[in-house]
Amino acid sequence: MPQPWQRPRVMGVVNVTPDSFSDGGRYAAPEAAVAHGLRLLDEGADILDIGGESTRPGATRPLVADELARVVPVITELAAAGAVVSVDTMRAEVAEAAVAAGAALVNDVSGGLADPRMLDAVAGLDATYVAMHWRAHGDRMAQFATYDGPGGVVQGVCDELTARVEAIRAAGVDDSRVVLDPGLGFAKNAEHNWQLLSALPRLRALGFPVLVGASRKTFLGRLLAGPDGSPRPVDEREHAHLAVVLHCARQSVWGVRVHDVRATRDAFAALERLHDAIPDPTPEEMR
Ligand code: PMM
Repeated sequence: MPQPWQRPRVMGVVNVTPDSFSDGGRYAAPEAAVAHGLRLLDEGADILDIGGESTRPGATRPLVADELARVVPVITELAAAGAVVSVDTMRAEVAEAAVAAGAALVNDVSGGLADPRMLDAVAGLDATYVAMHWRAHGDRMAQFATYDGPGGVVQGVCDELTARVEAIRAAGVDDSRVVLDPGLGFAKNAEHNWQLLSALPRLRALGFPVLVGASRKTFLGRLLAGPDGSPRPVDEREHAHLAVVLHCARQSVWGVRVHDVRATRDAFAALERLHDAIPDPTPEEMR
C-alpha cells in the first residue's frame, strides 16, 4: 500500500518587479499584480508570494522605498481579499511593513544573511519564516557556485542551512515558525540543483518543513535545450517542472513555489486520485 501523503502547499508567485527573469514587468503595476494574485487564488493557490525585488543573476537592488511602494499596496489588497500572503524580501523593514499590511509569512531568500536586522525583526513578528539557502546577491552569486567540501552541494547546503537555523534560534524565533528551502539556482548550477532535488530526504532530515522553488528556472531550460544548445524559453518549461513538482510531492515537501498554479493543482489532482491523500492542510495549518 502506498503511504498516505499530504498535498504540498502551492505558493503562487506574484513578482511586482520590472525585471524578474520569469515574468519580469508583467505585473509591475499594483493593479496588475493584484489581479494576477486573485487569478492565482482562483486557480487554487494556498499562499501568494509577493516580491518587489528581482533576484535574477546580475540584478541590481531596488531602493527600500521602491520595494515598499511595490509590495505593501498589493499585500494589503490581497490579504483583505482573504489570501494567505507571503512577502518575498531580504529586508527587515519590508518584512515588518508587509506583516503590518497582512502578510502571514516572510520568505527571505537570504535566510537572514542579507540584512543584519532581519532575524531580530522576524522574532518580533507573528509570521512563518522561510529561510532559503543563499550565498550572495544576484550580481555576484554565480562566483559562489562551488561546493568543494566532502559531500558536495548537498552536504554544503545542509551545513549552511543548519548554521542559519542556529542563528534563527539565537534570535528567538521558535522552530515551529521555520521553513527551509534549498534555494535552487541561487549560487548553484544545473547539476547542483538536480543533486539537491534528488536529496530531498536529506533536507527534510534537518527537521523542518521544506519549500522548493523550481518553477521556470534555468536548469529546466538547459535540460530541455534545443540542438543548438540554447535553453528552452522560460514559458516552455512547465511540463518538465510538473515532473519536478510531483517528485517533490512524493518526497513530502511542505510546499512548492510556482508560477503556473493551475498546472500544479491539476498535477496534484491526478496524484491525489492515484494515491490515498490525507485531507489538505486546513487554512490554519496553511501558513
Ligand atoms: N526563487 C526565486 C525567488 N524567491 N523564494 C524561495 N523561497 N525559493 C525560491 O526558490 C525562490 C524564491 C526566483 O524566482 P522568480 O524570479 O521566478 O521569482
